[in-house]
Amino acid sequence: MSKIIVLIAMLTIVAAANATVTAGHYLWSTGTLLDGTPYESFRIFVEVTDTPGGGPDDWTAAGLDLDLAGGTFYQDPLGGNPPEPALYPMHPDLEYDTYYTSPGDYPNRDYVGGVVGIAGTADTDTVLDTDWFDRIDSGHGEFIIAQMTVLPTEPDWLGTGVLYYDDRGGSSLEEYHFTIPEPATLTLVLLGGLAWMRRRGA
Ligand SMILES: [Ca+2]
Ligand SMILES: [Ca+2]
Repeated sequence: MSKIIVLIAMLTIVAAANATVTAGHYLWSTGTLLDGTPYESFRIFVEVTDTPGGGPDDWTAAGLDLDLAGGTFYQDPLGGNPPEPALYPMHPDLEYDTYYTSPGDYPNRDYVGGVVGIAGTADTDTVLDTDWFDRIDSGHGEFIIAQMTVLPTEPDWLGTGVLYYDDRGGSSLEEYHFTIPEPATLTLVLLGGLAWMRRRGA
């Protein structure tokens, strides 16, 4: 009996101490820009779970380090962090900008018209290396925190990245390792390549 009580107590401690934020990414759009350049656009999200007694449910900060082995990131000349959606009808490419955002999205609500805070950045055409944060208690839910749009220059391009993210507690920095395109997309590309080789061989 006492063992069960100890086990329950331990599980409770684990539940309270567990990180309340997890991360993921997905392909949300492919197509061409106005000038015909093909793009593939990905989004990174965090899921902040409601953990009563586990501290505030709040995404606070993240750092992204993503390196492209082929292609470049699309940075729209009008882009902000994040861009203003009201401009999309006049500047359709802006929707596919590479940018950082926070659970408040546009406009971030830590102050009127505010945008996400950038703690440091060393982005280039082929590298995303930025730390960003918000200053509001964003609560729990699923939130987009970054968009990465690649202009591929070769069919088998690859990007490898790691996202570091945290909640308000600041004591549990989590890592999310990922590749773009996603493995499923890569498999389809490989299958397409195999079919193409078979056709050529036939
Ligand atoms: Ca941008
Ligand atoms: Ca927040």
